[in-house]
Parts: sequence; C-alpha cells; structure tokens
Amino acid sequence: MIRLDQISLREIRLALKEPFKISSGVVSERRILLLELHDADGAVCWSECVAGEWPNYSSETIDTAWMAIEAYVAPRVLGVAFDAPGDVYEALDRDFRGHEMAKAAVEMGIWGIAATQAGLPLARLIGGVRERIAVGISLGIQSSPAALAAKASAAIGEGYQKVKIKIEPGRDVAYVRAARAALPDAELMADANNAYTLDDTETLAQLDDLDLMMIEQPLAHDDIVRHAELQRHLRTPICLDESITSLERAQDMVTLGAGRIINIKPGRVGGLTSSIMIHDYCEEMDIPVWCGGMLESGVGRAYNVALASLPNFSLPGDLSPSRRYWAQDIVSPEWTMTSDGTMGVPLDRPGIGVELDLDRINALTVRRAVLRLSK
Ligand code: OSB
Ligand code: MG
Repeated sequence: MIRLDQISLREIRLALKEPFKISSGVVSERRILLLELHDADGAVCWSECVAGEWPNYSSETIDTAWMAIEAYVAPRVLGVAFDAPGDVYEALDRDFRGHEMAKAAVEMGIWGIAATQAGLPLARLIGGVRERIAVGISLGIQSSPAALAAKASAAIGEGYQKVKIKIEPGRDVAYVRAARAALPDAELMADANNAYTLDDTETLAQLDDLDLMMIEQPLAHDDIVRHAELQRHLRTPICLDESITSLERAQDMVTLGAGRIINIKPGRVGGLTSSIMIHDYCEEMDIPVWCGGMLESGVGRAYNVALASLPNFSLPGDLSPSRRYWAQDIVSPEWTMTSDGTMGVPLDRPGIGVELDLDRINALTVRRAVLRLSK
C-alpha cells in the first residue's frame, strides 16, 4: 500500500552543454521541476516533471505544472491509500482534464516509491525484460547541412544506434540528404515537431528517397486525421509524438492509419501506467514503440530507461547518456553509453537506480515548496 504524506517541489536550473533547437523553439538552460515524494511508511523517492519552459511542445510549462501539482494533483494523492501504483493514473484522470506532465511526475514518483517498498528495481516492477537498452541521439536543428552531417557522423562514430534529425521548412530535405550522403547505412530519422501542413506533402515525399526509419510528427501537435491523409502519400512510416496523449489517441492512430510507429514519453501520456497501456496495445497491433526524451536530468531518465526495458520498445530511444546534455548530471552514477550504443538498466538495487547529489541540487535550487496534508 502507498500513502504519501509529503511532496516537495523544487525548481533547479541546469545549463545544457549546447542549445537545443527544434522547429518550435530553442532552449539553452533547462528549468527542471524535481519532486521528492515521502510515503507514510518512510520510503522516499524522487521524480521529475518534464514540462518545458515555454508552451511550444504542449500547453504545459514548468509554471503551469507547479501550479497544477500544488492545487490539483497533490490534494488527490496526499493521505490517500493506493493498493498499487497502477491505481493512481485512473484516480488522476477522473474528472481532471489535461495536465498530463504534472500528473505524470507524481504518478511516476509513486511507481518509484512502490519499487523501493517492494525491494525491486523499477524496471522489474513494471515488467521490463531487457538488461540493456538501445540508445539513439536527437540532434537539434544545425546551422547548415554540412554541420549536421558532421554531427551525425560523430554520433554514429560514438556508437549511437539511431540519429534523429530535427527539421523545419527550409531546413529539411537538403539537411537530411547531407546526413544520408555522409552515412549511407546508418539508421536515420527526422522529427518536424508540427512544422508542416498537408500543403507540404510534396516536400515531405522527397524524404522518401532518403531511406528514413520514420518521420516524426510532421503535422499539427493534436492532429490525427491529416496525418492519416499524409501517410497515404508517404512510403516512410509516420511516427506520432505530440498527438499521442493517451491510449485512446494511440487507438485512433491505428484505426485511421495516421502512423505506423509511436514515440512514448511517459510525461506526455500521464505517467507509467498509461505508457504501459499504450505499449501493450501497440504490441498487440504490431506497432513498434520507442521511448522519447524531453531533455531530462538523470532523475527523469531513470524512469525512461525502466520503461524502455519493456519488450515492445524495439527501436532505439532518445535516451542519450548524461554527458550528451550536461557538464555534470545531478545523479550518481551518471547515465552512460557503451561503444555498442547501449545503456545498462540498473538492476542491482531497489527503486529508480540512481542516487541524488543533494549538495549540488541544493546549490542549483531557485524555488521550493513543501506540500503536506493540512491537518
Ligand atoms: O520532439 O522529441 C521531441 C526535446 C524537447 C521537446 C521535444 C522533443 C525533444 C527531443 C529531445 O527530441 C530528445 C532527448 O531528450 O534527447
Ligand atoms: Mg518529437
């Protein structure tokens, strides 16, 4: 049984090694919302809310998530007894629309608490089967096709099993073509973050000649129907990211033929239970899935790694090692990748598998709140 008696929120600032540019915005320093959850029996676990600085990926931001956790999520879990962590998703979904990232941060932390209580690694508690997971890299929009080709080649040289190329109108076909010319055999894909409309079908169809694994979220962030139309004109599989916010949206994608692959981000779908439901459904429907990323610190990464150890996560995730993002992560051990492009799933200890560097986190903290049951 789980019954939380305290959730501490804090915001830390962590500078990315280099700015990360996507079609809808650029970020140089992450504002990261960390949660420290306390169970009444003494178990403690940390989690991370993946909401960004601006509402350019989804409508949520770190500021809306902070407010939503304080005002709506925490009151639904503090002091409430849950038999199992799998019960939390429904309790947060009922008569409570949206705010998936805010909900997910708490829901995932409760899974972390449950793993700690059970004495199991989180990956095992959720049914993970892999000891190592395949790692890809997501490259932000670069200044020129040549700069992109150089970055992509360096990444393949380091062992990454997949290179994802961010594109936007005017920085698409020529960029991807340059990467393909440099890397004839590499697993390449593109991610448009909603930058196109059906009027761009001809441009997107040119990518068909470049042998991409998939094109991620070319059309609007909440669209399914137009993606189905676009998929009819493309040989390359469409992968949906932003549009898949729940199991029902995954079912819509499959029913309408709006895509053939799903990028699962637990923050986007309301947590691990929802992620597992989407994973299981896709496995039944023969839809491969992979774990997306939101430039997480080592805390959020722990949950992604556990999730990616499930059987149908058959494609490399956006799950790069700590050093790809940060001069120094906030966890130990840091997340590392071996030269075969894999990352180990921590299986040697209960819980999320990493320790937090509290001194460092305190030094990086710019805002705190402690939420308790008001008695
Ligand atoms: O669309 O997958 C995306 C980062 C922020 C917002 C959206 C996306 C991304 C990434 C980063 O691609 C992947 C990573 O964490 O390495
Ligand atoms: Mg994406």
